[in-house]
Amino acid sequence: MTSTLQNIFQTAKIKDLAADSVEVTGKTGITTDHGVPVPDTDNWLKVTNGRNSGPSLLEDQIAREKIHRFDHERIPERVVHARGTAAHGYFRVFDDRAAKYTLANVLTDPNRTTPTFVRFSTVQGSRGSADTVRDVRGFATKFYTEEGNWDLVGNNIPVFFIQDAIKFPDFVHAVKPEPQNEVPQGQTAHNNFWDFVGLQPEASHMVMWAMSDRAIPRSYRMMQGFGVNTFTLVNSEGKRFFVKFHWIPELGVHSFVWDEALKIAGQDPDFHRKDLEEAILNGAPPKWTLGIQVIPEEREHDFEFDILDATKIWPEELVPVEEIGEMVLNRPVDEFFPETEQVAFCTSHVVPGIGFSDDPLLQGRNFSYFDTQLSRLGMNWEQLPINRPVCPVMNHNRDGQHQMRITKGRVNYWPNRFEAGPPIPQSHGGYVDFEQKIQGIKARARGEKFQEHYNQAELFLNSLTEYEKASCAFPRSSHSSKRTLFRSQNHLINAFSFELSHCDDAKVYETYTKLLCTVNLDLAKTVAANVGGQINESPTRRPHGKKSSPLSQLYYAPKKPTIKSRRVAILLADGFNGTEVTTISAMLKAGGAVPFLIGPRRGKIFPAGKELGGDGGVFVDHHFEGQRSTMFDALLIPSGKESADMLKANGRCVHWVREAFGHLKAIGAIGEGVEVVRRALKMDVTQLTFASPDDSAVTSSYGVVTTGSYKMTAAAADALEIVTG
Ligand code: HDD
Repeated sequence: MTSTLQNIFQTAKIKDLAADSVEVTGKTGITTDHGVPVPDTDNWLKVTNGRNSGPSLLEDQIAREKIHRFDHERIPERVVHARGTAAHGYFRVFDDRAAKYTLANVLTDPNRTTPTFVRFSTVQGSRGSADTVRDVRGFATKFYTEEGNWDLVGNNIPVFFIQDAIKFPDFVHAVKPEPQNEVPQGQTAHNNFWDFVGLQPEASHMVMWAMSDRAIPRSYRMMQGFGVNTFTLVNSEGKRFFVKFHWIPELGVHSFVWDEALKIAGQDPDFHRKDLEEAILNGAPPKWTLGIQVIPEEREHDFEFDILDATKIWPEELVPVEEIGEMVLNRPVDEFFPETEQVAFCTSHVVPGIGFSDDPLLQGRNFSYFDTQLSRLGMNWEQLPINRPVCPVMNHNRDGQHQMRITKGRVNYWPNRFEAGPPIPQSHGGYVDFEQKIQGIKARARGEKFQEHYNQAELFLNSLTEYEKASCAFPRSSHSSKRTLFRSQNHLINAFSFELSHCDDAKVYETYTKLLCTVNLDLAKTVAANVGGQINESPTRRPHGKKSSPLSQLYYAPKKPTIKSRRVAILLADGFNGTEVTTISAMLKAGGAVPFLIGPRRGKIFPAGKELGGDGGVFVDHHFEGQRSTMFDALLIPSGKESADMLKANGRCVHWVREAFGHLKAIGAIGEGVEVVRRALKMDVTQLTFASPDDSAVTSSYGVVTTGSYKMTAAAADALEIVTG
């Protein structure tokens, strides 16, 4: 374990897991599973005459055990959300402000630290699929509270594709690889998905989100989380409220552009997995604020949408988000399988003070999750270390496969003559079942307001900013006068066009482009023209033209801009400016960023003034061919004539600069390094620049910062001091 992890705050759950953790060291010899020391793991017991190896013997219990264990290593992968990664952390509320809504201590007691375990995931692909595909991301949180586990099983998109859980198997069959050939992997770009959503208009709102930048997040650390369904809270006076849960990332909400996401899927399919671990180990543990939207019971019917419909958001202008606490993820898992793979969530797992609503999607989920854990992990899955609560568990449930607990005593039922294991009344912390009055007719139907499917799809579209709509070759700054240099395209249109163009059945893309007319005629026209679809000539619904700014991810730009955890590539070759690179690397580290030196070879590279092959070189992290610009957030080219000349002449480096520029990465260049950028972009960089107030450096609206020479400022000196100690 690294020293960073040894020093971090240990939650009750981490201490609980310690009982089941073993460390493998040089002193720990191998034994069989029944504990007998193993003398040889490389040779199966054989009949041999010394010259030939003869037949292997079935009696070799050591070899047999090794093979048996291996043969059964796999368990069924999750039927959805199979690909994921996880981390431990903790949650604290700011104060008791939520006590007016709930008696749940986890949401109201500021003196508590509740351990959490979060698993992030993609939905469509199998366990081995790539991280950066276009997909919804799962954001499932287990709170190990003192009153039992609470699982908040959410996504990074606040709505869902369907309204009623009975449609889930159809939806998942349609979205998953097609049955005849198991294609495609990690994508919704195929006939069956678009066929289904085209015939299922309730999906139209969620499809807009899935085609937006939200579905290609830069990092799990830079996305929102939503409980999606409507839950309820009950306070100590027995009053009930409807609630939606929100996670808001400290670092803001950021996405890739599609070209980056596609390339990274090949260059590093584990990008998001590594990103989470790297940030935690580098001392930048991700943090989210927990927000709640609350509607008192008596206001349930005050809205034009049904507040129990999971295909609808509650616009924040109508129901503001109240921030009540924060979660930090500060520890990667020690072993993937027992923690990340075996963790199991159930929406039905809530604690006193939190309850369900009649949201028909949630009601079905409450059945489904426990059920799926039975086939994935077996009846006693809640005894697995990662799943067991940190509070005492006692009841009269018994037996089942892999029962690990030995419960002493003579009774396993209630009531019993010993009065052993009694129910706990609500007055002593027992779960509070809210006494809800119900009246109605038993029918296979949904409420009236569940029939409207397009208003919020339009609301989402209207709320996107130009940036989100603009293509990757579009400038970042809104005040650029050079905007016409670039072709403006639309992210959303590009996404629809990519996906529908992968459908080869005309019926599918024609149905979908017709459906889009009801969301927005202009959008439909452009997509139809791109993919060969069809449109209805006049809008089939009168547009409302409304916007809601929190639907744009720019709304969640970090309160304080930060370079924390950002990956910065410094491209250099022999003859680079050594002081400059050392100082800037130190400054980046002091700001929490992660600098990487990329050079023409993996070994030592020598700064100007140092003898090649001598003592003065620096080790670079990667060779030019080993990484691509897509893996980094920013690029720096230091000064040094010899180094710059080499970079200019190297096709891979030129491509690096061009690609980083195309993806709107921040690019810095100093002295002779400026010439590398100029050559790569085939432009005079002054065309791309704005002078800074003191003329010491020039910064462009395109993210290019150039300066003639590097100055050792007081800030730089401080940073160097911090990092070099
Ligand atoms: Fe689900 C897994 C999120 C609707 C049935 N779901 C799963 C996971 C997440 C979600 C994040 C992965 C949990 C993990 O990391 O282990 N699911 C959602 C959200 C939904 C939703 C936000 C809509 C509001 N899900 C949904 C419905 C059903 C399911 C309507 C069934 C009726 N979901 C499952 C499942 C999974 C699952 C089949 C697969 C693995 C698992 O549960 O543990 O039971």
